[in-house]
Amino acid sequence: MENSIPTACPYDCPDACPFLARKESGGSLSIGPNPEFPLGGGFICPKGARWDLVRKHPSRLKTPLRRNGSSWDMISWDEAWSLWANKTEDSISRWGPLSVFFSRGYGSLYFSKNLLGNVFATLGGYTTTIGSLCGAAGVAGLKKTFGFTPVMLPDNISSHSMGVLLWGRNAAETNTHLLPLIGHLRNRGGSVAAIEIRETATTRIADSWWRVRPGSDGSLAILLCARLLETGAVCGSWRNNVSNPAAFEAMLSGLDRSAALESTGLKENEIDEIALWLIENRPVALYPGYGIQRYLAGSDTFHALAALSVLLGGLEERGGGVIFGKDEMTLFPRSLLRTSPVIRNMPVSSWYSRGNISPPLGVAVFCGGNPAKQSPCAGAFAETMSRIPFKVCVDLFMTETAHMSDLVLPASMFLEEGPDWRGSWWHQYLSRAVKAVDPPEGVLSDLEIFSGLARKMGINADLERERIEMDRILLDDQRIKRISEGIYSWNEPETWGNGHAVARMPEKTPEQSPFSRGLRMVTVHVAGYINGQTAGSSSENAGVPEVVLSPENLSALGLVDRSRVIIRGGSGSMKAVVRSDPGVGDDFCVVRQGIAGVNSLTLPMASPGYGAPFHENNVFISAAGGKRENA
Ligand SMILES: Nc1nc2c(c(=O)[nH]1)N[C@H]1C(S)=C(S)[C@@H](COP(=O)(O)OP(=O)(O)OC[C@H]3O[C@@H](n4cnc5c(=O)[nH]c(N)nc54)[C@H](O)[C@@H]3O)O[C@H]1N2
Ligand SMILES: Nc1nc2c(c(=O)[nH]1)N[C@H]1C(S)=C(S)[C@@H](COP(=O)(O)OP(=O)(O)OC[C@H]3O[C@@H](n4cnc5c(=O)[nH]c(N)nc54)[C@H](O)[C@@H]3O)O[C@H]1N2
Ligand SMILES: [Mo]
Repeated sequence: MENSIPTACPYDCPDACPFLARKESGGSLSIGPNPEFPLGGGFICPKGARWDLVRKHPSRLKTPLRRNGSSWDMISWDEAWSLWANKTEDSISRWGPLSVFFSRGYGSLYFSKNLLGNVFATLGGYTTTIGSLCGAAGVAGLKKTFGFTPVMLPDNISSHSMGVLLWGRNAAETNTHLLPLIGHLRNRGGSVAAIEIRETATTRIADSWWRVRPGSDGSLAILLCARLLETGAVCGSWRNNVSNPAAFEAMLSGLDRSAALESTGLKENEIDEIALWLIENRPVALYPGYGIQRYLAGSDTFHALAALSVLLGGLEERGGGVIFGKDEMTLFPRSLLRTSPVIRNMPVSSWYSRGNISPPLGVAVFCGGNPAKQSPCAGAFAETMSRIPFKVCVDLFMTETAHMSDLVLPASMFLEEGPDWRGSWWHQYLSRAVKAVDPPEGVLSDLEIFSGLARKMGINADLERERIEMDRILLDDQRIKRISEGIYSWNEPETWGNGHAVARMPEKTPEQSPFSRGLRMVTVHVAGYINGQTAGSSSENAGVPEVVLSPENLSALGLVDRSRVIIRGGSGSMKAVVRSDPGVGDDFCVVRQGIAGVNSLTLPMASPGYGAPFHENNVFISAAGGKRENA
């Protein structure tokens, strides 16, 4: 298309859509799908189409800001870099390089963001986070099975799977480019099922769905393994692909079935129904979501899902397997990363709840993330922030994290910089984006901002030059094939379906979550916006959030639909309006993630694999102004 500029959505979303941006009169950009994207289906979602509103949003930061008591002074870039460099030098001379903390979020998944750490590596070391707020627990469970993160590509679903089991994955809201692939599978006579704790947009498009209790999916998967083995409905040669078949079978024969069944809330005949669905729809793609691994036992759950898929022949048959997050940065040229003599890693979801650390943090730098809103236990985060002498936040907006900082720096966005690349944690396509428009005056790219610090500190780190080098390496990479302007693909090796991988099966029954009684809060992602980024969406100023409960739980609390309540938990409380929903199971409530206040109710814990078990919490709901009613 003439005048179309190839770019791509930066969001931490599996679809990772290539876009075409076109300049309109009056300086606007229209953003639409790139029709050459094989998984594009000719559409982009509303939050992608909204990017030009975000770009021109009146609240965008335009100038560096320095805290002055409770207000902010506008300062020049030179003053900002001098202040930041002086504070960093002071901190290093007092406490050493590990007193400098660098934290990156998931705001933009462009490859160039990987270069930012080079500045800190050159300082001789730094402290950073390990794990993720997102899928680390699930990935850890899959790694327990294979020793690495296994890959199954979505093309497999449209071409080979006969069943897709959306296991706690709300794809109709969070992965909408899966829907055309499901259409292809259905045209071949295939079937779609879901396992959920509540009715969702996804259960409504499934041919069948079953409701489980929160946190019980590992037990369900193990029960299904036992059922399939005893009916003989397993792939005949599964033992050939497994390193420990005897220990796995011994675990299954020692399983306390009635306890496991009770934990799931399902009936015996429902286990049979699910087992039958799996048998009848082979090859089955198990398609787990992020919600089912936000528990302390999240990695065990994924180990059990992988085992179930092995029994179903997932390692041998195309179209079978577990499809979950993979590394979207696999093709980022590692040669560009500078190493550092020492790095101190702290768990991303709990570093701020550990009390004093030594050496202490003297300077903390946040870029492309909003942990004050998106990390569990906002109260503990705020408290720790108040004890760090100097905090810098680099963002497009004055976020909750920026508000807690001493220096706030305005970053440009993907449309205003480039060339840059991104991959996907779902598919094998890459996008190469070029700059579409100039940033607002006074706004710099993340790379320019961090290079400016390096310059002031006398360090040699020109990250914009490294970006150009990265682009050259990728354009020359023989593994990467050009599909059309801006869209590339690579022949990403798959783990499932080709008979090569060897799995280590679970030898223990999955742990049950310690919070199985009381009112648990489950937070969910929604179609309207992504993660904490609500700018320009209808949720931006949406007022009092909703907490959704089953009608039984609602009346047990003595509340009526739409009444105003206070939810207490973790380190704080939140005002909300209750809504009764018969689609929600018992003994938990559902709140949207990404709204202000919700993470004051969650707890700062790390699950095995350094995941964030957001759903391990108990909350107390009471009528606003009234006393606690379900303590
Ligand atoms: N529109 C939009 N798209 C997004 C995002 C977004 O915020 N908005 N976020 C992106 C990111 S970063 C991520 S990580 C993904 C998340 O994508 P998803 O995994 O689809 O989203 P979640 O809401 O985390 O969890 C999915 C479902 O898990 C269910 N669930 C919770 N606990 C359990 C359980 O114990 N068992 C079962 N069976 N189900 C359970 C919840 O009810 C929820 O519907 O989406 C990505 N895409
Ligand atoms: N309770 C609860 N909490 C959750 C979740 C949940 O399910 N429940 N989900 C978790 C999940 S899955 C995730 S992935 C995390 C995400 O949490 P975060 O990592 O905080 O990610 P975002 O909220 O997407 O974006 C962070 C910031 O990046 C900024 N940004 C965007 N592009 C750029 C850029 O190019 N440069 C700079 N400097 N800034 C940019 C945005 O303005 C935004 O303020 O949240 C987690 N938090
Ligand atoms: Mo995520």
